Amino acid sequence: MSSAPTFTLGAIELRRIALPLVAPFRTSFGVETDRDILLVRVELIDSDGSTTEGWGECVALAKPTYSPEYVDGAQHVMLSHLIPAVRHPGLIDAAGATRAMAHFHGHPMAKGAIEMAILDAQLRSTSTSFADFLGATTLTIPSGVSVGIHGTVDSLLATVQGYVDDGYVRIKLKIEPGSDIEHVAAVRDLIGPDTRLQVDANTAYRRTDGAHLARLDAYDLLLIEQPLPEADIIGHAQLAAELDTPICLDESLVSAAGTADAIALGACEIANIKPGRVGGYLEAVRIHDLCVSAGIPVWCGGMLETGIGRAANAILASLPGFTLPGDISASTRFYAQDIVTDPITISDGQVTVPRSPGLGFDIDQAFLDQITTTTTSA
Ligand code: NPG
Repeated sequence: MSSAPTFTLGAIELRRIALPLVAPFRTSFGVETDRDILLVRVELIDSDGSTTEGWGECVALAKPTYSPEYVDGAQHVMLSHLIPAVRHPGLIDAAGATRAMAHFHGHPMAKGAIEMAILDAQLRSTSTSFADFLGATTLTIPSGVSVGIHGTVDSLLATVQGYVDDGYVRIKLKIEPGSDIEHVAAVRDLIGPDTRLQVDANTAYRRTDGAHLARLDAYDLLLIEQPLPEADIIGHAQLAAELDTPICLDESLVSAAGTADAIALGACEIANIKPGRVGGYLEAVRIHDLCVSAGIPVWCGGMLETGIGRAANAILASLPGFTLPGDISASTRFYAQDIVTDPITISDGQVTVPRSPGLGFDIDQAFLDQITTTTTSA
Protein backbone atom coordinates (compact mmCIF):
# COMPACT_ATOMS: atom_id res chain seq x y z
CA MET A 1 0.00 0.00 0.00
CA SER A 2 1.31 3.44 -0.86
CA SER A 3 1.50 6.15 1.78
CA ALA A 4 -1.29 8.71 1.69
CA PRO A 5 -1.24 12.48 1.98
CA THR A 6 -2.99 14.12 4.92
CA PHE A 7 -6.06 16.32 4.74
CA THR A 8 -8.21 18.55 6.88
CA LEU A 9 -11.59 17.13 7.71
CA GLY A 10 -14.50 19.25 6.45
CA ALA A 11 -18.20 18.47 6.79
CA ILE A 12 -19.32 15.05 8.04
CA GLU A 13 -22.88 13.87 7.53
CA LEU A 14 -24.60 10.73 8.77
CA ARG A 15 -27.41 9.50 6.57
CA ARG A 16 -29.90 6.77 7.32
CA ILE A 17 -31.54 5.07 4.39
CA ALA A 18 -34.37 2.54 4.18
CA LEU A 19 -34.08 -0.23 1.62
CA PRO A 20 -36.33 -3.29 1.39
CA LEU A 21 -34.75 -6.67 0.60
CA VAL A 22 -36.07 -8.46 -2.48
CA ALA A 23 -36.90 -11.45 -0.24
CA PRO A 24 -36.67 -12.17 3.50
CA PHE A 25 -33.22 -13.46 4.55
CA ARG A 26 -33.31 -15.90 7.49
CA THR A 27 -30.29 -16.90 9.54
CA SER A 28 -29.98 -18.75 12.84
CA PHE A 29 -30.19 -15.36 14.61
CA GLY A 30 -33.26 -13.91 12.90
CA VAL A 31 -34.95 -12.72 9.72
CA GLU A 32 -33.98 -9.59 7.79
CA THR A 33 -36.70 -8.09 5.58
CA ASP A 34 -35.76 -4.40 5.35
CA ARG A 35 -32.49 -2.61 5.89
CA ASP A 36 -32.01 0.53 7.96
CA ILE A 37 -28.51 1.50 6.83
CA LEU A 38 -26.18 4.15 8.22
CA LEU A 39 -23.94 5.90 5.69
CA VAL A 40 -21.12 8.30 6.48
CA ARG A 41 -20.34 11.16 4.11
CA VAL A 42 -17.13 13.11 4.68
CA GLU A 43 -15.46 16.03 2.97
CA LEU A 44 -11.68 16.15 2.92
CA ILE A 45 -9.91 19.39 2.16
CA ASP A 46 -6.46 19.08 0.63
CA SER A 47 -3.54 21.52 0.88
CA ASP A 48 -4.81 23.46 -2.19
CA GLY A 49 -8.14 24.02 -0.46
CA SER A 50 -10.09 21.75 -2.79
CA THR A 51 -12.75 19.53 -1.27
CA THR A 52 -13.42 15.86 -2.08
CA GLU A 53 -16.39 13.82 -0.90
CA GLY A 54 -16.13 10.23 0.35
CA TRP A 55 -18.67 7.64 1.50
CA GLY A 56 -18.58 4.85 4.05
CA GLU A 57 -21.19 2.21 4.83
CA CYS A 58 -21.74 0.95 8.36
CA VAL A 59 -22.65 -2.75 8.34
CA ALA A 60 -24.38 -2.76 11.74
CA LEU A 61 -27.85 -4.30 11.56
CA ALA A 62 -30.97 -2.79 13.15
CA LYS A 63 -30.68 -5.15 16.14
CA PRO A 64 -27.60 -6.47 18.01
CA THR A 65 -28.13 -10.04 16.76
CA TYR A 66 -25.08 -10.72 14.60
CA SER A 67 -22.74 -8.87 16.98
CA PRO A 68 -23.15 -6.36 19.83
CA GLU A 69 -23.34 -3.41 17.44
CA TYR A 70 -26.63 -2.06 16.06
CA VAL A 71 -27.37 0.86 13.82
CA ASP A 72 -28.75 3.34 16.39
CA GLY A 73 -25.82 2.54 18.71
CA ALA A 74 -23.33 2.98 15.87
CA GLN A 75 -24.74 6.41 15.06
CA HIS A 76 -24.65 7.39 18.73
CA VAL A 77 -21.02 6.36 19.28
CA MET A 78 -19.98 8.10 16.07
CA LEU A 79 -21.62 11.38 17.07
CA SER A 80 -20.63 11.31 20.74
CA HIS A 81 -17.13 9.84 20.63
CA LEU A 82 -15.62 8.72 17.34
CA ILE A 83 -16.14 11.78 15.13
CA PRO A 84 -14.95 14.25 17.81
CA ALA A 85 -11.81 12.09 18.22
CA VAL A 86 -11.17 12.05 14.48
CA ARG A 87 -11.63 15.84 14.26
CA HIS A 88 -9.09 16.40 17.00
CA PRO A 89 -5.75 15.77 15.22
CA GLY A 90 -6.23 18.42 12.52
CA LEU A 91 -4.53 16.77 9.56
CA ILE A 92 -5.88 13.32 8.86
CA ASP A 93 -5.94 10.34 6.52
CA ALA A 94 -7.71 6.99 6.84
CA ALA A 95 -4.97 5.33 8.89
CA GLY A 96 -4.66 8.40 11.12
CA ALA A 97 -8.42 8.43 11.70
CA THR A 98 -8.32 4.82 12.83
CA ARG A 99 -5.44 5.58 15.21
CA ALA A 100 -7.40 8.54 16.61
CA MET A 101 -10.34 6.22 17.44
CA ALA A 102 -8.25 3.35 18.81
CA HIS A 103 -8.49 4.28 22.49
CA PHE A 104 -12.23 3.61 22.41
CA HIS A 105 -13.07 -0.03 23.04
CA GLY A 106 -15.08 -2.03 20.54
CA HIS A 107 -17.46 -0.56 17.93
CA PRO A 108 -15.49 -1.87 14.93
CA MET A 109 -18.43 -1.41 12.53
CA ALA A 110 -18.82 2.25 13.49
CA LYS A 111 -15.06 2.86 13.34
CA GLY A 112 -14.78 0.98 10.05
CA ALA A 113 -17.45 3.14 8.38
CA ILE A 114 -15.63 6.36 9.33
CA GLU A 115 -12.28 5.02 8.13
CA MET A 116 -13.98 3.89 4.91
CA ALA A 117 -15.45 7.31 4.11
CA ILE A 118 -12.08 8.99 4.66
CA LEU A 119 -10.29 6.35 2.60
CA ASP A 120 -12.77 6.82 -0.26
CA ALA A 121 -12.31 10.60 -0.23
CA GLN A 122 -8.53 10.41 0.07
CA LEU A 123 -8.28 8.05 -2.91
CA ARG A 124 -10.70 10.14 -5.00
CA SER A 125 -8.72 13.29 -4.28
CA THR A 126 -5.70 11.79 -6.02
CA SER A 127 -7.72 9.88 -8.67
CA THR A 128 -6.41 6.60 -7.26
CA SER A 129 -8.46 3.41 -7.40
CA PHE A 130 -8.62 1.26 -4.27
CA ALA A 131 -7.32 -1.63 -6.39
CA ASP A 132 -4.19 0.38 -7.27
CA PHE A 133 -3.81 1.50 -3.65
CA LEU A 134 -3.83 -2.19 -2.59
CA GLY A 135 -1.66 -3.27 -5.51
CA ALA A 136 -4.37 -5.68 -6.65
CA THR A 137 -4.12 -6.75 -10.27
CA THR A 138 -6.86 -9.38 -10.67
CA LEU A 139 -9.57 -8.17 -13.06
CA THR A 140 -12.46 -10.42 -12.01
CA ILE A 141 -13.35 -12.46 -8.94
CA PRO A 142 -15.64 -15.50 -8.63
CA SER A 143 -19.04 -14.80 -7.11
CA GLY A 144 -20.62 -16.84 -4.34
CA VAL A 145 -24.12 -16.50 -2.96
CA SER A 146 -25.46 -16.88 0.56
CA VAL A 147 -28.80 -18.69 0.89
CA GLY A 148 -30.98 -18.16 3.94
CA ILE A 149 -32.66 -20.91 5.98
CA HIS A 150 -35.82 -22.15 4.26
CA GLY A 151 -38.88 -23.68 5.92
CA THR A 152 -38.98 -26.64 3.54
CA VAL A 153 -36.40 -28.54 1.53
CA ASP A 154 -38.46 -28.05 -1.62
CA SER A 155 -38.42 -24.26 -1.32
CA LEU A 156 -34.67 -24.34 -0.55
CA LEU A 157 -33.99 -26.40 -3.68
CA ALA A 158 -36.04 -24.00 -5.83
CA THR A 159 -34.04 -21.04 -4.49
CA VAL A 160 -30.68 -22.78 -4.96
CA GLN A 161 -31.59 -23.82 -8.52
CA GLY A 162 -32.33 -20.16 -9.29
CA TYR A 163 -28.88 -19.10 -8.10
CA VAL A 164 -27.20 -21.93 -10.02
CA ASP A 165 -29.07 -20.72 -13.12
CA ASP A 166 -27.83 -17.18 -12.40
CA GLY A 167 -24.27 -18.54 -12.62
CA TYR A 168 -23.05 -18.36 -9.01
CA VAL A 169 -19.98 -20.55 -8.66
CA ARG A 170 -20.39 -21.29 -4.95
CA ILE A 171 -23.42 -21.82 -2.74
CA LYS A 172 -23.38 -21.06 1.00
CA LEU A 173 -26.27 -22.45 3.03
CA LYS A 174 -27.29 -20.98 6.34
CA ILE A 175 -27.90 -23.79 8.83
CA GLU A 176 -29.17 -24.26 12.38
CA PRO A 177 -30.15 -27.32 14.44
CA GLY A 178 -33.15 -28.90 12.70
CA SER A 179 -32.29 -27.34 9.33
CA ASP A 180 -28.91 -28.79 8.56
CA ILE A 181 -28.00 -32.36 7.46
CA GLU A 182 -31.15 -33.02 5.42
CA HIS A 183 -30.93 -29.59 3.75
CA VAL A 184 -27.26 -30.00 2.88
CA ALA A 185 -27.81 -33.55 1.54
CA ALA A 186 -30.65 -32.39 -0.71
CA VAL A 187 -28.69 -29.42 -2.06
CA ARG A 188 -25.59 -31.53 -2.72
CA ASP A 189 -27.81 -33.96 -4.60
CA LEU A 190 -29.31 -31.09 -6.64
CA ILE A 191 -26.07 -29.30 -7.59
CA GLY A 192 -23.90 -32.41 -8.04
CA PRO A 193 -20.38 -33.05 -6.81
CA ASP A 194 -18.61 -30.28 -8.76
CA THR A 195 -20.36 -27.12 -7.53
CA ARG A 196 -18.71 -25.65 -4.45
CA LEU A 197 -20.85 -25.78 -1.32
CA GLN A 198 -20.30 -24.50 2.23
CA VAL A 199 -22.44 -23.87 5.33
CA ASP A 200 -22.74 -21.08 7.88
CA ALA A 201 -24.16 -21.69 11.38
CA ASN A 202 -23.80 -18.15 12.80
CA THR A 203 -22.94 -19.61 16.27
CA ALA A 204 -26.01 -21.91 16.46
CA TYR A 205 -24.27 -25.06 17.82
CA ARG A 206 -22.43 -26.08 21.01
CA ARG A 207 -19.24 -28.05 21.71
CA THR A 208 -21.28 -31.19 22.33
CA ASP A 209 -22.59 -31.12 18.73
CA GLY A 210 -19.34 -32.48 17.26
CA ALA A 211 -20.70 -35.92 16.37
CA HIS A 212 -23.77 -34.39 14.76
CA LEU A 213 -21.77 -31.87 12.74
CA ALA A 214 -19.35 -34.61 11.64
CA ARG A 215 -22.26 -35.99 9.57
CA LEU A 216 -21.69 -33.01 7.27
CA ASP A 217 -18.32 -34.52 6.31
CA ALA A 218 -20.19 -36.79 3.86
CA TYR A 219 -21.13 -33.82 1.62
CA ASP A 220 -17.70 -32.54 0.58
CA LEU A 221 -18.17 -29.03 1.93
CA LEU A 222 -15.53 -26.33 1.45
CA LEU A 223 -15.97 -25.34 5.09
CA ILE A 224 -18.32 -24.92 8.03
CA GLU A 225 -18.47 -21.32 9.17
CA GLN A 226 -18.74 -20.26 12.81
CA PRO A 227 -20.50 -23.29 14.29
CA LEU A 228 -19.96 -22.16 17.92
CA PRO A 229 -20.36 -18.89 19.85
CA GLU A 230 -17.77 -16.27 19.03
CA ALA A 231 -15.87 -16.48 22.32
CA ASP A 232 -15.45 -20.28 22.11
CA ILE A 233 -12.08 -20.44 20.38
CA ILE A 234 -11.04 -23.63 22.18
CA GLY A 235 -14.35 -25.26 21.20
CA HIS A 236 -13.63 -24.46 17.56
CA ALA A 237 -10.17 -26.00 17.91
CA GLN A 238 -11.75 -29.15 19.35
CA LEU A 239 -14.27 -29.29 16.48
CA ALA A 240 -11.46 -28.79 13.97
CA ALA A 241 -9.85 -31.95 15.36
CA GLU A 242 -13.16 -33.85 15.24
CA LEU A 243 -14.39 -32.89 11.75
CA ASP A 244 -12.89 -33.42 8.31
CA THR A 245 -14.76 -30.35 7.07
CA PRO A 246 -12.51 -27.29 7.69
CA ILE A 247 -13.59 -24.87 10.41
CA CYS A 248 -13.90 -21.24 9.24
CA LEU A 249 -14.31 -18.38 11.69
CA ASP A 250 -16.43 -15.27 11.09
CA GLU A 251 -17.94 -13.66 14.22
CA SER A 252 -14.92 -14.72 16.35
CA LEU A 253 -12.44 -12.72 14.28
CA VAL A 254 -12.51 -9.03 15.19
CA SER A 255 -8.83 -8.08 14.83
CA ALA A 256 -5.56 -9.19 13.29
CA ALA A 257 -4.14 -10.09 16.73
CA GLY A 258 -7.15 -12.24 17.61
CA THR A 259 -7.02 -13.93 14.22
CA ALA A 260 -3.36 -14.82 14.73
CA ASP A 261 -4.23 -16.35 18.12
CA ALA A 262 -7.15 -18.36 16.72
CA ILE A 263 -4.90 -19.72 13.98
CA ALA A 264 -2.16 -20.59 16.50
CA LEU A 265 -4.70 -22.47 18.62
CA GLY A 266 -5.89 -24.53 15.63
CA ALA A 267 -9.38 -22.99 15.73
CA CYS A 268 -9.29 -21.23 12.35
CA GLU A 269 -8.49 -23.40 9.31
CA ILE A 270 -10.06 -20.84 6.96
CA ALA A 271 -10.85 -17.16 7.64
CA ASN A 272 -13.87 -15.13 6.58
CA ILE A 273 -12.70 -11.51 6.35
CA LYS A 274 -15.41 -8.88 6.70
CA PRO A 275 -14.00 -5.34 6.80
CA GLY A 276 -16.86 -3.98 8.91
CA ARG A 277 -16.48 -6.67 11.54
CA VAL A 278 -12.75 -5.99 12.01
CA GLY A 279 -12.87 -2.17 12.08
CA GLY A 280 -12.20 -1.37 8.44
CA TYR A 281 -10.39 -2.20 5.23
CA LEU A 282 -6.91 -1.46 6.57
CA GLU A 283 -7.24 -4.07 9.35
CA ALA A 284 -8.85 -6.43 6.82
CA VAL A 285 -5.71 -6.18 4.67
CA ARG A 286 -3.53 -6.91 7.72
CA ILE A 287 -5.62 -10.03 8.43
CA HIS A 288 -5.30 -11.07 4.78
CA ASP A 289 -1.52 -10.67 4.98
CA LEU A 290 -1.11 -12.66 8.19
CA CYS A 291 -3.36 -15.45 6.88
CA VAL A 292 -1.25 -15.65 3.72
CA SER A 293 1.89 -15.95 5.90
CA ALA A 294 0.23 -18.64 8.00
CA GLY A 295 -1.04 -20.59 4.97
CA ILE A 296 -4.69 -20.00 5.90
CA PRO A 297 -7.08 -19.55 2.93
CA VAL A 298 -9.35 -16.50 3.17
CA TRP A 299 -12.55 -15.30 1.54
CA CYS A 300 -14.52 -12.08 1.79
CA GLY A 301 -17.79 -12.18 3.71
CA GLY A 302 -20.76 -9.91 3.19
CA MET A 303 -23.16 -7.96 5.40
CA LEU A 304 -25.91 -7.30 2.84
CA GLU A 305 -23.98 -4.24 1.67
CA THR A 306 -25.28 -1.65 -0.78
CA GLY A 307 -23.19 -0.75 -3.81
CA ILE A 308 -20.80 1.20 -1.55
CA GLY A 309 -19.58 -1.72 0.54
CA ARG A 310 -20.13 -4.26 -2.22
CA ALA A 311 -17.70 -2.44 -4.55
CA ALA A 312 -15.05 -2.08 -1.86
CA ASN A 313 -15.43 -5.74 -0.88
CA ALA A 314 -15.01 -6.83 -4.50
CA ILE A 315 -11.73 -4.90 -4.66
CA LEU A 316 -10.47 -6.30 -1.34
CA ALA A 317 -11.34 -9.82 -2.54
CA SER A 318 -9.06 -9.37 -5.54
CA LEU A 319 -6.00 -9.62 -3.27
CA PRO A 320 -4.09 -12.86 -3.88
CA GLY A 321 -4.85 -14.57 -0.54
CA PHE A 322 -8.59 -14.59 -1.28
CA THR A 323 -8.42 -18.05 -2.81
CA LEU A 324 -12.04 -19.01 -2.06
CA PRO A 325 -15.12 -17.34 -3.63
CA GLY A 326 -16.61 -14.67 -1.38
CA ASP A 327 -20.16 -13.60 -0.53
CA ILE A 328 -19.95 -10.97 -3.23
CA SER A 329 -23.12 -11.51 -5.15
CA ALA A 330 -24.88 -9.18 -7.58
CA SER A 331 -26.59 -6.22 -5.97
CA THR A 332 -29.90 -7.66 -7.28
CA ARG A 333 -29.45 -10.66 -4.94
CA PHE A 334 -30.67 -8.34 -2.17
CA TYR A 335 -31.91 -5.05 -3.66
CA ALA A 336 -34.26 -4.15 -6.52
CA GLN A 337 -32.46 -0.82 -6.87
CA ASP A 338 -29.05 0.16 -5.52
CA ILE A 339 -27.81 3.55 -4.29
CA VAL A 340 -25.00 3.58 -6.85
CA THR A 341 -25.15 4.07 -10.60
CA ASP A 342 -22.71 1.19 -11.19
CA PRO A 343 -23.98 -1.70 -9.02
CA ILE A 344 -22.12 -5.01 -8.82
CA THR A 345 -23.37 -7.50 -11.43
CA ILE A 346 -22.25 -11.01 -12.28
CA SER A 347 -21.40 -12.43 -15.65
CA ASP A 348 -20.40 -16.08 -16.12
CA GLY A 349 -20.20 -16.32 -12.34
CA GLN A 350 -17.65 -13.50 -12.11
CA VAL A 351 -17.69 -9.96 -10.73
CA THR A 352 -15.54 -7.33 -12.46
CA VAL A 353 -13.26 -5.64 -9.93
CA PRO A 354 -14.12 -1.91 -9.92
CA ARG A 355 -11.25 0.35 -10.94
CA SER A 356 -12.74 3.85 -10.76
CA PRO A 357 -11.15 6.35 -8.33
CA GLY A 358 -11.92 5.80 -4.67
CA LEU A 359 -13.61 2.65 -3.43
CA GLY A 360 -15.08 1.93 -6.84
CA PHE A 361 -18.67 3.24 -6.96
CA ASP A 362 -20.63 6.32 -7.98
CA ILE A 363 -23.53 7.46 -5.83
CA ASP A 364 -26.99 7.70 -7.42
CA GLN A 365 -27.77 10.94 -5.63
CA ALA A 366 -31.43 11.16 -6.70
CA PHE A 367 -32.26 7.65 -5.49
CA LEU A 368 -30.22 8.12 -2.34
CA ASP A 369 -32.16 11.29 -1.51
CA GLN A 370 -35.43 9.49 -2.19
CA ILE A 371 -34.73 6.73 0.37
CA THR A 372 -32.99 8.87 3.00
CA THR A 373 -34.89 8.83 6.29
CA THR A 374 -32.67 11.17 8.33
CA THR A 375 -29.57 13.30 7.78
CA THR A 376 -27.46 14.44 10.71
CA SER A 377 -24.47 16.79 10.56
CA ALA A 378 -21.57 15.87 12.79
O1 NPG B 1 -24.00 -11.65 0.72
O2 NPG B 1 -23.92 -9.81 1.85
C1 NPG B 1 -24.16 -11.00 1.75
C2 NPG B 1 -24.69 -11.71 2.97
C3 NPG B 1 -23.80 -12.82 3.34
O3 NPG B 1 -24.77 -14.50 4.65
C4 NPG B 1 -24.21 -13.44 4.63
N1 NPG B 1 -23.94 -12.76 5.71
O4 NPG B 1 -23.22 -14.08 8.88
O5 NPG B 1 -22.11 -13.99 7.07
C5 NPG B 1 -23.14 -13.78 7.70
C6 NPG B 1 -24.33 -13.26 6.98
C7 NPG B 1 -25.21 -12.27 7.59
C8 NPG B 1 -24.74 -11.15 8.14
C9 NPG B 1 -26.55 -12.42 7.48
C10 NPG B 1 -25.60 -10.21 8.64
C11 NPG B 1 -27.42 -11.49 7.97
C12 NPG B 1 -26.95 -10.38 8.53
